[in-house]
Amino acid sequence: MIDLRSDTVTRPTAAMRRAMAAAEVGDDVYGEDPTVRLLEETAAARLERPAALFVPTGTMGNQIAVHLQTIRGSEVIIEARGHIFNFELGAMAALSGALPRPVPTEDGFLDPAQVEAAVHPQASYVTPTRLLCLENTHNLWSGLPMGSAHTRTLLDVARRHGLRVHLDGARIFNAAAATGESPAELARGCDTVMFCLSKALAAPVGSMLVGETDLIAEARRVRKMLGGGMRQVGVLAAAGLVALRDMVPRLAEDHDRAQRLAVGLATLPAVELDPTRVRSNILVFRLRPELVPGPADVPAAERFVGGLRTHGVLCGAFSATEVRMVTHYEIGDAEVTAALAAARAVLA
Ligand code: TLP
Repeated sequence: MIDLRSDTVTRPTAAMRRAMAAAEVGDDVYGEDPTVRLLEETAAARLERPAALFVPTGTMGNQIAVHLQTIRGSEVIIEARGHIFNFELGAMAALSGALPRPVPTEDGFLDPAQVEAAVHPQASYVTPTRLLCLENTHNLWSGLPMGSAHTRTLLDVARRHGLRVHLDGARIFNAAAATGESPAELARGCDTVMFCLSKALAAPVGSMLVGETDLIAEARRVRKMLGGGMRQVGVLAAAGLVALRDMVPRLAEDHDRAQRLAVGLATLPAVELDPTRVRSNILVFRLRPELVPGPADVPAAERFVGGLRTHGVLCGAFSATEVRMVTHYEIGDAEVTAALAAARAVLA
């Protein structure tokens, strides 16, 4: 199968498996796992921040950040298609008592005036706004990368209103490859940053939450409270270290292949896709339902996804008419060619 459902499907490389087998370990709840410590130091250094915490998932990293930077009954401003709002099972409400304030945009970029308008004035009778969440790259906006100049304009508004800022940088290394800026530049000024080792970087598990030393110490407490205190977890951290060493330099290849896929798909009349909007490893595109063969009572995206599956290609339906494909290190040029041939066959 050619699996374009997500870059999370990537399996650990041979080098990762070797590093995992050889990892020095200890009990990380006691702070005694040397490999975890090394990964945390390495992650903090990559983002030019003082501290980092290894967490099992991106969701946990994001939600610890939300928990520490909100109070019950406060609001979190987030772009309306943001992962923290749409794909984290209402965790900010369920676990932290926080309310999302989703802000719809035309192109995935929050603009400073929109953030300004979404902040509540400070008054004893108004819901307090506490946190701004950003996402880079922006998953549902076709993996849209955001340059640091734009982020700074949002940070300025947040600062003026005393908001904290969390960056969901699940794919910040993709954003770096797409913009030519370093992850540290892209994250500069944000109070907390989460990035994932288990997506395009192909580690089997793990994400990092990065920030100031005191906040990360608190994050360690919240991680334990959520059941995320792990023991000899150096076996996983070892894969994360290899991910940072080996996988970061190759991300541009995934972006090139996503571009090739986008250009090919855009030639199909049933596909509504502007390849210039595909800037990293994710393609989200719409289908013209009347041009997708199959039973009319099945949503077009499902008809297309089901058709591709019969040709050995997996991808995901994100709504009745939207489909997502993601490239990653297990997708080479031959897989792109085969996926395009399958799409042509399904939509013929
Ligand atoms: N994204 C997954 C799905 O949940 C959609 C994927 O296949 O892309 N932030 C962003 C921007 C993400 O894309 C994801 C996962 C997360 C956070 C959560 O990470 P995990 O799955 O490790 O909890």
